[in-house]
Amino acid sequence: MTMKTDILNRLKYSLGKDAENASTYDWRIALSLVLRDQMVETWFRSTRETYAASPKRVYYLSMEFLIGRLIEDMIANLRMEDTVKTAIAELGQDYDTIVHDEPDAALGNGGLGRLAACFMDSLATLGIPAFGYGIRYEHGLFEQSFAQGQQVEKPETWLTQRHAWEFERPEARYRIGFGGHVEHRDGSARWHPGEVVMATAHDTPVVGWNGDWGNTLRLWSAEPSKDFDLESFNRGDYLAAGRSEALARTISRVLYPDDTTESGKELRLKQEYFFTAASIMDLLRRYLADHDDIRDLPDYVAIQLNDTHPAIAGPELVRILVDEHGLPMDEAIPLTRRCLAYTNHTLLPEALERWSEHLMGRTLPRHLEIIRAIEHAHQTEFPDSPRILDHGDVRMGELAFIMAHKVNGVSALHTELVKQTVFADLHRIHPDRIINQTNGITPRRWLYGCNPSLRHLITDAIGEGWVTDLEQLTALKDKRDDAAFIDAFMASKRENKVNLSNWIGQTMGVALDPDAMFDVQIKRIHEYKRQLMNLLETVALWNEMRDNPNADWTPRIKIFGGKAAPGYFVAKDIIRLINDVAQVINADPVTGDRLKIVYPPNYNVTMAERLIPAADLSEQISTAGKEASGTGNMKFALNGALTIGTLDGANVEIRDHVGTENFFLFGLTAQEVMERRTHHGYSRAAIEASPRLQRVLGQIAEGRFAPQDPSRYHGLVGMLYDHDYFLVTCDFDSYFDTQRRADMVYQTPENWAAMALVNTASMGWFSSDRTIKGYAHDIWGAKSVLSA
Ligand code: F55
Repeated sequence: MTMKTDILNRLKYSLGKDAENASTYDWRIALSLVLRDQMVETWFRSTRETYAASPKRVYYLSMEFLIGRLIEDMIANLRMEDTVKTAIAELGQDYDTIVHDEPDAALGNGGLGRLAACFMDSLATLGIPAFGYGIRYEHGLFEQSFAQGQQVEKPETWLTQRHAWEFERPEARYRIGFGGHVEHRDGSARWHPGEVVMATAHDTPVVGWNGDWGNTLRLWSAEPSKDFDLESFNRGDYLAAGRSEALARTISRVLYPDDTTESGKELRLKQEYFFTAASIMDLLRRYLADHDDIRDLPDYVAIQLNDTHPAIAGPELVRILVDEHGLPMDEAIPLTRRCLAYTNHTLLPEALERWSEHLMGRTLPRHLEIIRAIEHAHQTEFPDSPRILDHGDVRMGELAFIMAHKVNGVSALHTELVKQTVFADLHRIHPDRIINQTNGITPRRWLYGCNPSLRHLITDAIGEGWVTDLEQLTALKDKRDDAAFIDAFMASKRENKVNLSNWIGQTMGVALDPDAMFDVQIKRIHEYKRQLMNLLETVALWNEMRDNPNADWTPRIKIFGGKAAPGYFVAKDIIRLINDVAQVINADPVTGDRLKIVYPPNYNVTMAERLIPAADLSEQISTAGKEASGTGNMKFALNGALTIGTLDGANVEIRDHVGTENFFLFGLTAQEVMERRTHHGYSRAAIEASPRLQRVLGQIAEGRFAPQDPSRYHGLVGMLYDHDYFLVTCDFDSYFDTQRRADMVYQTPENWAAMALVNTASMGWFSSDRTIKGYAHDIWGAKSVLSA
């Protein structure tokens, strides 16, 4: 009753509309503002309780927060689903239409950014006082479309609409300097920046389950600093005045669309320093409001670096402690280290950030001096330490490692490889520093929110406790032999598949058979993730179906989703090949409904929420040793998909939890991969040993899927023969055979269902609540402030 009035009031007073003239957008914003009002109560209470308890606060620094839509999340966390649905219906509006009107906040590339978003949800649900700090990009990850099968990128424009959830904080504004020179006098240093940009805070409340606790996601936007411009202007230096204005406008303009670094870009370094410096100033201001001794900082502040992107936090905090608080360098460095921890997300050498000393010296001259001091101190204590400064570059991984008291990998296997490879030498010097925190996912978004039919089934069976204590799902194992429950479980999956089929039919004009196996690979397009291997297997299956059209084939829908970095040409070729092959196969009357390929464009969080609940089979097929963890793998298994996968990243731990008999394993191990690469001509040998693969590669090379342009894929096929670094060819046969095993199991639906149920029931450990408890205990020394 009051919800309805509240919405009408918001419509009238905040949007200046009456119900007769309101658009879907107006209704959505009005509803969002009403929900935001509700959250504010929780939020204020949490802030008050935090000040009263004066606990250690957690600061999660991340260049990326891949949030997606917020409206359903807010409604669910506030437990207002029924209230909102009733009010919207009484207002004569359609709930789904309103909810689906919200654009995704796509302020991230992929797994790393999505992990940050799941962590924010868990921190709030657990009642740990925390801030997420990042950049308020005007344009998030680009929008993808396909033109003749090729990826086309368009700027993303979420902020052209009102972002209903945030509060601008004009009072939280900081001056961020760049360039200039350093003045050394009487043994102390003073940095005189040549340019200044203002950072302004925008806060989005992050409310946990049941509205019990609220934290803040604080995103910085860049604005020109008027006074500095005036100074240059008055000096007659009009160019400098214009420059800082232009710099300010570009800094928070756009998210870099690369998920492996395209390093050396000056603007990227400025973005990194911009948000890191603003965040450090902000947290120090909060600390100093309540404490007078800066030396106690590590007792109240834990700063987590999400990869090396904010690694300049180390030198920045040292700079403030030394230059502004007068601490000696040899005290400032260890004090800073006690505040900082660093998460590594990749072993790929091309993704390890480096900045040229020249660029660093020009952009952040005082920081370069401090990095030299950090290097010197560490080298003095550990003469055989690897260097931060190397061949004229600043290596950010080494810097982050040396300035952190804990360094963590994101799965058990990845952490072992971090110890053995990228940081082997530093690990020898600091054997207690590297620890593991296996990633997790929030069950609120990735089961409760995205899969209502399964949510209801589970809650009816075991109650609602699983939402905040996911291990309770183990109780579902008792239902393994309960035929009625298994039927209901599979009916829920089928309902999701029908919904997805309807959506694909409407948006892409492809009709799908909901009884076919839905086989899904959704993630960034990368050679190491091996979408190409999946596609080659599809072509091989198509060949065999055509050779033997009367056999009892298991019908399959191959679903792909994902974006390629705009400059990653091999990945873009793979996208085009998927689309070219789809054209040919989808039009083939011989295979008909038994084999289809669909690749809906512009994969994002919202699309993941549609696809994952409808999946039967989850493709987690990276070259072993390359996928640090994966988190999509967890979302699928939680929603009752079986995994076909390699022993890579968190697949290893998922398989341990669900049981080896409920996981389709194939392929070389990380050790075998390294070993195989030492064999000369390994890929040509693998191809020659596989007539099936030879035939597929022959068809692609001949132009079977691009008759107008038969040489289109010569490069790609040649690459597989000559330098198949990710071992697509070596794992192909074992992958194909394992797919046929999956076909067999799918033919006996009861068996498939029992395996799927065990997957859902075994995924409790992969809740990001467990992960965050691990960080809080092992790294941050932070506690929940939630009164029990
Ligand atoms: C983004 C920008 C740069 Cl410059 C480098 C990397 C990235 C990025 O997005 N990395 C990323 O997503 N890494 C992924 O992190 C996930 C969370 O830990 C892992 O699950 C996944 O294996 C890893 O690839």
